[in-house]
Amino acid sequence: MKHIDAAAHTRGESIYLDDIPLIRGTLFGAVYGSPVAHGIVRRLDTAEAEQCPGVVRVFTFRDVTGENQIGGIMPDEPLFAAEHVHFCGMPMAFVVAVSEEAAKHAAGKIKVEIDPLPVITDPRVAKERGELIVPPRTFRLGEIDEAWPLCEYIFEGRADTNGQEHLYIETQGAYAVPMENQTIRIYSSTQAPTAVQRAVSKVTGLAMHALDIEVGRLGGGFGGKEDQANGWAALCALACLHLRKPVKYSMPRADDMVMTGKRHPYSSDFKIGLDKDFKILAYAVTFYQNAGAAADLSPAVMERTLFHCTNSYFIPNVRATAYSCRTNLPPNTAFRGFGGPQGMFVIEAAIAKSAESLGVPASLIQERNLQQTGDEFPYGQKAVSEARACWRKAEELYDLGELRASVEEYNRTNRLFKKGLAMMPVCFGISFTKTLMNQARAQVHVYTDGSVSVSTGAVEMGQGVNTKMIQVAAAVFSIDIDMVKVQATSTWKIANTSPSAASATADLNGKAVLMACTAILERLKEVAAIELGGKADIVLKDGRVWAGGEETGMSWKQLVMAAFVRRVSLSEHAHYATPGIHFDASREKGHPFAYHVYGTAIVMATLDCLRGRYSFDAVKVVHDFGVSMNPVIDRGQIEGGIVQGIGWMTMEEIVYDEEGRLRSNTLSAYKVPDIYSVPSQIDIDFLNTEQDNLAIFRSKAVGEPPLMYGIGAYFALRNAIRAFNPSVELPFNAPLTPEKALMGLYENQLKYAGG
Ligand code: LUZ
Ligand code: MOS
Repeated sequence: MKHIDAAAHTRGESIYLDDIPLIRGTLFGAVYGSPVAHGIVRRLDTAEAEQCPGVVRVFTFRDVTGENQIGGIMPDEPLFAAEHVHFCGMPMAFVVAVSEEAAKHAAGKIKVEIDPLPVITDPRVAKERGELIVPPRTFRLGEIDEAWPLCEYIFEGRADTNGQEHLYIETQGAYAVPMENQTIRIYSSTQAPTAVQRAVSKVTGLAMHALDIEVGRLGGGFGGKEDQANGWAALCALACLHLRKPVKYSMPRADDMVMTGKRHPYSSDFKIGLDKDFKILAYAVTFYQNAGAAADLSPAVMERTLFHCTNSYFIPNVRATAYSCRTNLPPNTAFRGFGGPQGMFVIEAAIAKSAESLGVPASLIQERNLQQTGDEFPYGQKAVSEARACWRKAEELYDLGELRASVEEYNRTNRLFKKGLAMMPVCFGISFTKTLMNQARAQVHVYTDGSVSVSTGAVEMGQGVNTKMIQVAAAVFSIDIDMVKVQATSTWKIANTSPSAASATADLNGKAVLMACTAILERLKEVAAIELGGKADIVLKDGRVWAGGEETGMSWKQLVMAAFVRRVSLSEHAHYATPGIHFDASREKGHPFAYHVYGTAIVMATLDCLRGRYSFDAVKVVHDFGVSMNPVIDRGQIEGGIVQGIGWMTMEEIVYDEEGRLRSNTLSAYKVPDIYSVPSQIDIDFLNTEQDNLAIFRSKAVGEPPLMYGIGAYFALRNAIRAFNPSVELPFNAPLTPEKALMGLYENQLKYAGG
């Protein structure tokens, strides 16, 4: 089945927040953000802004009717700055006017006086000063102190990864519409309608039932709208409550880039110990997470870094400690992979460092330490592992020996261009790490014409979840996909939803749809048995009713009508909670994940050694899909993930200056992969596994895992640089931009420049 939105997207007919027809009298907001990153607010003067043409009112912290607080995990994030500002762009005022232009113009007339305080942008500095969001956490396996003396080789180093701008094509935004009796309907571009509902409830003081949050679809989320759609919805709702008028705020791109948080930058120290056969005996790692100015989702992101700190490898002795460090940057947030990629980069760096020091290919160490079924993760869960199967299949299918030989031959015969190859195995745990979040609900109605309506808590953000929900309902009822419609996501239909996140949306909501449809099907079968005079073995097949292996002449539509006539319910509301998962944070042990997704990528790059420019020849993947329920959509997720991962690792460079101001604040200063920079070749092989698992129709989650194949791009480039300049001591510092590549190519090479 094709993506259900393919045609409408292509024709530009899909309805996003900005396509919702405006109600007459709608007002428009503009946010005034702090011009400095840290300080004490002495004066906030909105008088001139209020006098500007078209301005209706300027809101500040004084207008908050509930609590001035939007922190999700911890109450440490004011909606409006009051006495203090903690990051550049922190909202200080919300101007509401008759047009977007008038609101923006007036926001420019706001004046502030702020006494500056010292600005911290570096997580290591924050840690030294005791600026921690939560106490540090440590995951342990084995007895690491006893393992070091047994190691033949020990290497230490540091690894840094930068942030990443989500760059959803649709920016953040919300549209609040006043309804009867002090209630509000809010259209929001959010991955988490319930999070919006909760935050708006807190800020306005209205009960959750007075707030209907509705989401048609998003033009991308990537984690950026898991927790950070809340503030904008709260601003619109607050203005709507005061003015009794519809209020809309659709963020200008520049504001979105400056005011919202990004992927967390991490700085990490590692120590790795190997025996004489290159078995990794011990791995110690300390992560310094740059959380930004408030918790947001940082503690959960930090947790997932620890969960994925050994990637696909079994290491018997591990000690991994993570600090969530408070800095004066916008609160960093969820981003595809949710801290996992940051953790994986460090173990890959530790392996690369070992390999480079020992003069062996990294893949030798990688392969030797790949995890097997039954191996224990540092958090106690036992692996059901496809790590070796993916690796082996990639080796054979893509003829790794031949690829390697071709790279060596190329490098032997080319002086100014070099190629690099890297292997990137991936292991990603599927489930929200917070066990309680792994629940979902679905509501299914069958109408008397046989058409079906499905509602869940899943938010469609381009990833194709609606298509998968349709597939589930159509499969259970054995009807045509055109008979099923997925409704907009709303808090009044489906309550208390988890965000569409953690790659788990299709699993959780799909299982709930499966349960609801199955319950209706069972009732319909009973009706059919009666209608057909007590026949047994009722089965629905391609829109027809079968009994005892024979077609009965009764259609799906006739059966539905018969059930209605007999006053049998054609609706169901089902609840699913992932079974068997648990985690004890006091011991840092448990079984937090429903299952793991595995894969291996071979990444090949060509580097122009005069200019530092590079391109990716190929990414060849064997990916563990379980049994893909939609190969077209799943392939799309993998291709997109790979390119997004390559962007993070190689070209996307976020720059904050010492004062905490974002310098890479436009699309001319922040480079994302485009059609010219995607790999020339992306091969994706489906490792179909017959293992039972907890995925919907055994079709494993596919949203986040493929992003981490992109980490291979860093190491492929690194290998290319080393092929040109073997003596280089290149720091493990991503993104490896063309500038950094060029510096690496000529480090210690002044001789070369002289001829
Ligand atoms: N969001 C979340 C996530 O709240 N918990 C998670 O474990 C998670 N994992 C990946 C992406 N988003
Ligand atoms: Mo996400 S990082 O699954 O919102």
